[in-house]
Amino acid sequence: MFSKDNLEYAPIPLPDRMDLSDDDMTKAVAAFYDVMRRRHTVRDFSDRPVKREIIEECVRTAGTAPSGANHQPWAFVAISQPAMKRRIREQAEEEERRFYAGGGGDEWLKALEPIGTNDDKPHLEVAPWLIVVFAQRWGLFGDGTRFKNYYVPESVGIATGFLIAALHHAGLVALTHTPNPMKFLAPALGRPAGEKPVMILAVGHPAADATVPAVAKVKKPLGEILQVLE
Ligand code: IYR
Repeated sequence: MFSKDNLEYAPIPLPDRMDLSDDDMTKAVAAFYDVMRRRHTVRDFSDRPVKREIIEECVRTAGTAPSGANHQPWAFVAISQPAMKRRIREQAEEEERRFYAGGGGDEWLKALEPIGTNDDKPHLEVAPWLIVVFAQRWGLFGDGTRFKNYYVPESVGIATGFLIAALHHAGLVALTHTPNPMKFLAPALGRPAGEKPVMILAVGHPAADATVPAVAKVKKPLGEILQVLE
């Protein structure tokens, strides 16, 4: 994507200016909050299919995220193939059995009790799509030489946030799943060197009897997360 002889600064007028009135802005922030506060991390999926084009559009949205030096150090692998989903489930459950058998440590396992998770991960097979998010520690110029990426975890985190918001906006639910370690993913998916799996998003429609942990509805009040100097 990048070439060594295309690195000069070339400003263009700001495209897509929003220019909202104060009133419209008040309405817009309230409406967006109302959409986002209805997002829930869901573990119970229906097997109702989701069109590939929907996933593609959501990933296109993720790709608009800001990133260190605009290097866009991310890659997404969208999997609907049952055999690959099964393989990922089997490998993830193997790791999780160790974690829940004590490998996670007492404090961590205690912290997860109100979330109700365990080593059984049927959603990795039931959800119609798994999106594996990869972080790229370096990129390649057209001539095959490497360039370093910057603020990689921050950039990939922001892009993943955009992706989760886009999926929610599409009426879908997602589960951010982080089996640890995830070393099996890059070779299993044939990813290039320098890419590190960050998380797996299980994506689809919620099951008819889907539940969420009650604690998930408890969000810190604004006063606890915002300090204002005015
Ligand atoms: N990866 C495990 C454990 C887990 C860890 C955290 I932090 C969570 O918020 C939820 C689960 C699992 O997926 O079960």
